[in-house]
Order: sequence, then structure tokens, then C-alpha cells
Amino acid sequence: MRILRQQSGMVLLLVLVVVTLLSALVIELAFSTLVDLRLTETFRDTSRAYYLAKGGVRAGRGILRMDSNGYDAPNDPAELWSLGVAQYPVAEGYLSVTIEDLGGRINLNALVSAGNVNPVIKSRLMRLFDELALSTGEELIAALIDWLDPDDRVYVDPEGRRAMGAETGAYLGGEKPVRCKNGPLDNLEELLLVRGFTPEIFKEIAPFVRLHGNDKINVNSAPAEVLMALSEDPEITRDAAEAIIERRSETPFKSPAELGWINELPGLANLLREPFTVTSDIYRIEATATVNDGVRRAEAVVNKTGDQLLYLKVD
Ligand SMILES: [Ca+2]
Ligand SMILES: [Ca+2]
Repeated sequence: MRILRQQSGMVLLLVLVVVTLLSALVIELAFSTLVDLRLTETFRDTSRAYYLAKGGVRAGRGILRMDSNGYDAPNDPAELWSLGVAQYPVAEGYLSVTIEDLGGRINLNALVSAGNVNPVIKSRLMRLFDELALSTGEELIAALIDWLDPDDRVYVDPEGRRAMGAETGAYLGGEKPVRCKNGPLDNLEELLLVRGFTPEIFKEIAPFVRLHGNDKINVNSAPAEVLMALSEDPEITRDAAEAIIERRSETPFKSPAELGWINELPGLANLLREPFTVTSDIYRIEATATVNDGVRRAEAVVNKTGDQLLYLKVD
């Protein structure tokens, strides 16, 4: 009953937003039709789908703005944003919206902060890449450090004293020469430009990383691989990670101190000093709109705090 109510709440909000957008769209389309009589039906449908998809992102942001229960946990019935909407009929088409919490992932851009390597993020990534059995983990991280840091000095591994990174010189000889970015990644696909990040490796690591927000990790949404990567001492074993996941599937964590309920997790005092939180700022909203043959998909990354749009792409 509760879920049904929440679903109708989400649908109602969607309808409100979409209807507002559609009225703007109708005016726009009437104008477009006047100035260009050659508009084909397909073009019109694609344009409608474009605006609907963008409206879907706006609706997603509206839903996130309404969330104020003090914790963020996907699949929890109290979390309206996590319900999403599938193939909801709007005007002559359909709209689907999903909202994904990215707060349980490791922030790749935080690997370099104010020009310097952040050793905490570096060791989390090392452990994550070990978990994923990526044999080139060290080289990948070195290349990513140089991609992100503002200088042109190739990263030297502080222990082995080996030059391991890749600045612009390493990219000029390839089939598609690029300049080293020397700045933060704007979207995840940009990783494919960084030396060593093959499409296979990209696919492996994509579900565990994000590009925005702080260093905190939401214990309510982090996958086991991320939980295990967070701390070496005390170690978070697979058993501990699975116990955390089992516990949160029954009741979400309302404060990091509740990790004390996990018997498999020793050294809690140390853990609580650093990575864990029970809320998320960063979310991905995906909206797909279909109007007859026209299909458009919008992907956005937003910061819930302050309703900030961090990234938007409409295909
Ligand atoms: Ca929440
Ligand atoms: Ca650099």
C-alpha cells in the first residue's frame, strides 16, 4: 500500500513536470512548423522525444529535491527517487526515468587534489583494481594521475622510483594522437583515452567509480568491491562486506556508527574516522523518451545538495 502510494506520488510529480514542459514544447513546435515547412514527422517526433527526455531529467531532479529523510538507500521503500518510472505514457509517447545513487563509488577525479596525488584515493583504487584482478592496476593508476595532474612531469612511483605515468609525449605516437588532459575527467568515457584503459578494463571498473563529490562513501549503496577497497587496516573482508550488504537490505544504515552492529567488522573506531557516510550527494539520472519512431536518451549527473547539474548529455 505504502509503495503504491509512493509510486503514484512519483507519477503525479512526473505528470506535473511533463505537462508544464509539453506546453512549452507545443509553442516551440508551432513556431518551428511555421518557419520550416519541410519538417518531417520523424524530425518532429525526435524533437518531441528530445524535450521529453530533458523533461525526464528535470522530473528526476524534482524527485531528488523532495528527499530529506537523512539517509540515502536504493531499494528502500521510503526512497521515492529510487523507484523510477518505466514506460510512462505521456502525450503521444512514453517516458522512462531511473535515478542511480553514485555515492557508493570511488571518485576518480579525487585521485589528484590541488595538483598532488591523494594517497587515500590511490590506495583505495589499488585495492579495487586488485579485487577486480586487473594485472596492470599500478600502471593504470599512474597514467590516470598524469592525465589528471596539471604538470607535464611523468609520474614516478615513489617506491620503485620507476617512471610509470603517461604525459602528452606518450599519446602523440598513437593512431589518434591526443593531448594529455592535465585536468579532471568530464565524463566516464573519457577514461578510454587514458593509456591502458581498454574497453574491457573500462567495463570492469565503470560500475565502481564516479567523477564528482567528496571522498565519502555511502555505506547504503557501495558495492562489496568498493567496501573491501576502503580500508586495509582494519581490513574489510568479503564476509564483512557481505554482512553490511545483508544488513542494509533489511534496514538501511541511518548513521555510520550503526556499522558497530556488524560482527564481522573489527576496528570500527578507525573506520568511522574516515570513509563512511549514510547519505549521497551525487546521482545519475537517465531518461529515455519515445515518441512514435523518435527515441532520445538523456543522461545527467547531479548534486542533490543545491540541485546542481554537473553533467548532461542527450543522445
Ligand atoms: Ca534519502
Ligand atoms: Ca599531467
